[in-house]
Amino acid sequence: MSASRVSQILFSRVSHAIRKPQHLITPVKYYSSQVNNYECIKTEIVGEKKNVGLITLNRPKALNALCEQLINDISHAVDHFNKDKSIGAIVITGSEKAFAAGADIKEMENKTYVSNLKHDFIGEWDKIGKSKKPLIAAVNGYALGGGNELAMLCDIIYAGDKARFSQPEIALGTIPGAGGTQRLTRVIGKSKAMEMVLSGNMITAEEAEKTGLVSKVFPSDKVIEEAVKLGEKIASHSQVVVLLAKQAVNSAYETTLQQGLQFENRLFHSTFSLTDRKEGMTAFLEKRPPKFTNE
Ligand code: DAK
Repeated sequence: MSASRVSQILFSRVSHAIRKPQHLITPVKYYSSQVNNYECIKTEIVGEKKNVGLITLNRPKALNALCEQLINDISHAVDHFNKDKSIGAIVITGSEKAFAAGADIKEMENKTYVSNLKHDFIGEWDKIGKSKKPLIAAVNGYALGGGNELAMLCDIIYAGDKARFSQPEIALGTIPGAGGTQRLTRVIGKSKAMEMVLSGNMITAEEAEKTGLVSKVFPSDKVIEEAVKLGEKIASHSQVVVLLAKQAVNSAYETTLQQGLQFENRLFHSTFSLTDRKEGMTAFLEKRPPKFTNE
């Protein structure tokens, strides 16, 4: 079932027209007759409280291959949702057949070393990974190459039971270029990462869950719904505390244990300057739900 269908049935969907700032508008690309104004993605705001941004990759004929326009669209939508105070989490999904089958090979074929250096090949990529708000990947079908790397840019990966993950770049005469040798190795360990990167073999959703690449597996028609539910749960907390928690977990990839523990400790102390920390504890003691104000 498509992302739109799921959200129509289960969530109070609003037509959410995301528009580029005037000076960035490319009229033909962004002012189509679609609900939103992107060429390669669809965006919606979903959830009972309309607090989750849903980005659906929409290049079905190319199995959501990550052309530059698609990456630019995702980057812009993530940025937009980051600026929208009502949004507490962002879900990125694809189609039933493909989350994304990798970078667009047609677009890459004639690139050269020099053109990559000069053009900063897929430069928007890093911006997506720097989202302050939590990103949840809801993966159905193929997550290959850059598709798996896009999922790994996200903070949490949920998968449908028929999802398949791989880093097949080796068969194209190249290597992963957006985290497939680094993030993957940190997550699933050297032997399994080597096996995937050197062979190009696909792993199943079940194997991905076993290795920790994916946190949960659901029947494929439930994965978006479950990802949105998780997004809603996250969005019900203080956005500023969620941001601190995300920074603390991410620091585990960048620091020694001692540095990480110190960073965590500083952030923990800093929560005591927040109205939301006081509200959370007071609400617990008064046996009522907290009312967070994100301050
Ligand atoms: N690029 C372009 N077109 C693709 C594509 C791709 N990655 N994957 C599929 N397509 C297109 C096919 O060409 C076909 O188009 P038409 O022939 O119909 O015009 C259409 O999608 C349907 O595909 P198939 O006919 O092949 O469908 P099948 O069901 O038979 O096979 C498949 C599905 C996913 C197993 C197969 O399409 C496949 O193996 N695709 C290629 C997967 C792959 O090798 N992906 C890795 C690409 S390299 C970086 C960021 C990212 C990257 C690098 C750097 N930086 C930020 C620096 C990433 C690199 C990569 O991902």
